[in-house]
Amino acid sequence: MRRFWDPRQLDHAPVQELHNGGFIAYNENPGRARTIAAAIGATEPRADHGEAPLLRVHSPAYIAFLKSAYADWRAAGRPGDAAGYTWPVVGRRPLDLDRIDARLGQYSYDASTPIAEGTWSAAYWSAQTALSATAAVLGEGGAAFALCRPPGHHCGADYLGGYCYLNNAAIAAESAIAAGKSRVAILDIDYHHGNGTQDILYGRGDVLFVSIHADPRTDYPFYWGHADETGEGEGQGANLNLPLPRGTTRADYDGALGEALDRIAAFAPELLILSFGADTFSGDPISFFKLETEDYAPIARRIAGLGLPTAILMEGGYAVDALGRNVAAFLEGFSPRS
Ligand code: Q9C
Ligand code: ZN
Repeated sequence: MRRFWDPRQLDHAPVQELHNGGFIAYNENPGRARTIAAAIGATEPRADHGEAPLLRVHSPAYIAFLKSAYADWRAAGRPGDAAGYTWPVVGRRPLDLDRIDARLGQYSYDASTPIAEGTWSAAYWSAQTALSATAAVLGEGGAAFALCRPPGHHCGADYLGGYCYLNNAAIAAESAIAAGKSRVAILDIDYHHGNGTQDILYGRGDVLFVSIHADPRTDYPFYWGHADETGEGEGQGANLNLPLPRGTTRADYDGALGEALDRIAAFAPELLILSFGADTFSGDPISFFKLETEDYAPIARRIAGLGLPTAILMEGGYAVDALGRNVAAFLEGFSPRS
C-alpha cells in the first residue's frame, strides 16, 4: 500500500485547547503523526495539486482567512495561538468585519481549534497528502494511505472546528468527481461524527456519506450525527448516520459496520474514501468506545472486502503511545504485507 505524508504537517502545534471548562495540552499534537510515521514504515512525498481542489470545497473567503489569521492575530498584539470567543449565532448577518476576533468567530464553530503559526502550511500539505493518495488509487486501484494531520472531517465549507481546518475527505471526493467519477462513497469510522463532511455533501446524491460514531446526544459534536439526518434535495437518502453508545465493544461495533458496508455496496461507488480515526480505541483519552488493538485488522479486512479502490485518510486518535501500532494494525489488516 502506498503511504503519503509531508513533514511540514508537523509545523502545526497549538499549545492548548479549551476542554471541559479548563485549558489542557493540545491533544491533536505533532507527536501523533511522528508515531504513525514511525510505525507504518516508508512513506513517499505527496504531489502538489495546488489550491484549486481546496476551492472546490471551501469558500475563497474562508481560505483567505485561514492563510492570514495567525499574522492578523499577531498584528493585533496578541500572544499565543489565535482562537475566537464570540460566535454570530443569534442575529447572524453576513457582515464582512475586519477585526480578527470577529473573523475567528465567523469562521469557526468551537473554541478548541486554535490557529498557530504553522497551521495553514500543515493543513495545506495534509490536504495534498489526501489528494495524492486519492490520485494513486484512481490511477492504480487498490488502497493508499494518507497520513493526514491536521485531520479534516469536522470542518465545513467555511468553518473550522474539532482540530480540523481543511476537509480532506470532501476535497478528495470532489477531486474524484472532477476527474470524471460519477459515484464516490465516504465511510467515516472516527469516534466522532464527521459533521463537516456531512454538511458539505448533504445535498449531493453522487457522494454517499456513511458514518459510525459516538451518539451525539452524549458526545461532540452534539448538533450533527443523529440517525434521522438522511440528506436533502438530490442528496436525500445519501447520508447514513449510525450512532453507537459509549462503551461500544467490537461485538457491538460489527453490526453497525455490516449495515454501513451493505449500504455502500448497494450504492456501487467507483471509489471509497475512508475517514479513519483511531480514537475508537479503548485507551483514547477523550473518547469512550472499547475497541482494542487486535480489533483493527479484522475491521479493516471487512472494509477491504468491498473490493473498492480506497483512499484511507487519517482523522483522529489521541492515545499517542498506542496510535502507531493501532494504525499499522489497521493498514496491515486492509492490505496484508504491502
Ligand atoms: N470536552 C477529531 O477526532 N474537543 N476531532 C472536544 C470535549 C473536540 C475531535 C472537547 C474533539 C474533536 C478529528
Ligand atoms: Zn475523532
